[in-house]
Amino acid sequence: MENYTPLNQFNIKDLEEKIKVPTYDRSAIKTGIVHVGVGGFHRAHQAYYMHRLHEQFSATDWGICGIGLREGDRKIYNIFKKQNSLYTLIIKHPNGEINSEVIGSIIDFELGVDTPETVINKMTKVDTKIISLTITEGGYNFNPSTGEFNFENNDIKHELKYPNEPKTIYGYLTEALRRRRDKNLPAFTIMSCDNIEHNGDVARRMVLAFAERQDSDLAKWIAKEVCFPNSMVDRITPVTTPSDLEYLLDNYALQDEWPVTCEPFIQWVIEDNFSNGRPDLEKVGVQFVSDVKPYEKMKLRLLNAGHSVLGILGALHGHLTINACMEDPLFVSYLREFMDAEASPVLDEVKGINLESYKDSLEERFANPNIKDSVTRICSESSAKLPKFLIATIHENLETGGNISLATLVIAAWCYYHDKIIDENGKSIEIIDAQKSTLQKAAKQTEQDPLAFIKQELFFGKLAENERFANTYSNLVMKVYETNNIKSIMEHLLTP
Ligand code: CS2
Repeated sequence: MENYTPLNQFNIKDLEEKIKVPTYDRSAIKTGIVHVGVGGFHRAHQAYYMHRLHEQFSATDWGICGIGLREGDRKIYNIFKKQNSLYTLIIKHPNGEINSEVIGSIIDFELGVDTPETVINKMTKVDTKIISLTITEGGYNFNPSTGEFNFENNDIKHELKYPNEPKTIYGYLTEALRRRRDKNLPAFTIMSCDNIEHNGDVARRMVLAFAERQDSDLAKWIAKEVCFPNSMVDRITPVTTPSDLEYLLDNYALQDEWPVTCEPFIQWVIEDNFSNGRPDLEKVGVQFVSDVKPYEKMKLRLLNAGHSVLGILGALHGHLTINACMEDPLFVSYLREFMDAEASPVLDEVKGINLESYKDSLEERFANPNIKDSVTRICSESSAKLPKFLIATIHENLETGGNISLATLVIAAWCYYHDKIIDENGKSIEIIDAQKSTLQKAAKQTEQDPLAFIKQELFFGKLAENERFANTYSNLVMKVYETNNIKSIMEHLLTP
């Protein structure tokens, strides 16, 4: 039996000969950033940029303390306690090259469900200058179609009544900000890193809606003191699989219980709008701009929507990964035509970016054969993603008279697999979505009422009342049900 070295601070010296490890003194770093939602993406993106900053320059004021607010975060909490918050990032290139590196920028981790007071204290400490978030599109607690804050959520009701017992991000942020105000401490920046158009503006609107209900003086203070920069974040980060753990054992004799894998590409464009200072991230390639909106829209409507187009149609056809979709020439043509004919016409011009090369690069990134990004990940929580990524484009094309059929077929396929829960080969499809039962209930009525699925106003607003959309959708959804052959419909839509 081989001798494996468990990943932790104590073993760093021994590991040094085998794999790249942090060369900076982690014990000299204090928490400046409290990050909520330490999933794979945060670890491949923001934590990686911060790691580069510690490696190449110095940023001792800007360590990250990770926070999990939900019971589901217990696994990462337990692993991080053992591993001193160290983890390996495995970067997989399209040509098969792999670079692995131990990342040290997260210096601590707390679990809100166990110790809410510790989390509030971390956020309240004078050294904490930024609270950053990757809480997913669904975590912002707004109605996907109206964008209004959802006060019906039981956890929100609870924390509005008992500010000392926060449960969601809103309870924590407002309580910490209240304590900072009462102690005359400067406010922190709230930095959203989720895939939502105008993510900072949305975070601001939601925090203020919540705070206003709880304490309107506090809401005024927050409105004046807290900055919420908008940002565009990008790095494809598939779900970690057992083979990634094995890879580290086999190649480095390193035992890491939760490494992260990702593509080589990385991008972060953010507005330079901070309440209380920021790390010098421009030194490691982060772009600071005055208005991030055109970048965000381009990324969400091409990359994220492109993922959903491939993922949902691919799931129905039986492709398991995004790169498998890209090995299928029909999927490649469909993706490009969707980007060219439906997504691009409603984008704003992005200075300095050539849209054609951007789309070419997306095709290359999606095709990376080593990333093996599962369609299950891409399709997960589509009820929170599609309104922003895809349905928004349909809305704009309906206004301008633009083409909508390629995006509409994705909605029809989304409905069909919620009804049947199997792909075209009869294999079951795994659906991960907080709204799964609602979506299934509506999908199951399609054979009686072809518009049943799009009549769900929570996701589609009043779209079912739009004649052009309703006709296009009902034709396509009926074809999907009749043929059970998504590729023949895709092909038909591409034929001039
Ligand atoms: C994906 C994103 O969640 C999704 O559906 O499109 O996670 C995507 O991989 C990242 O936004 C890439 O930056």
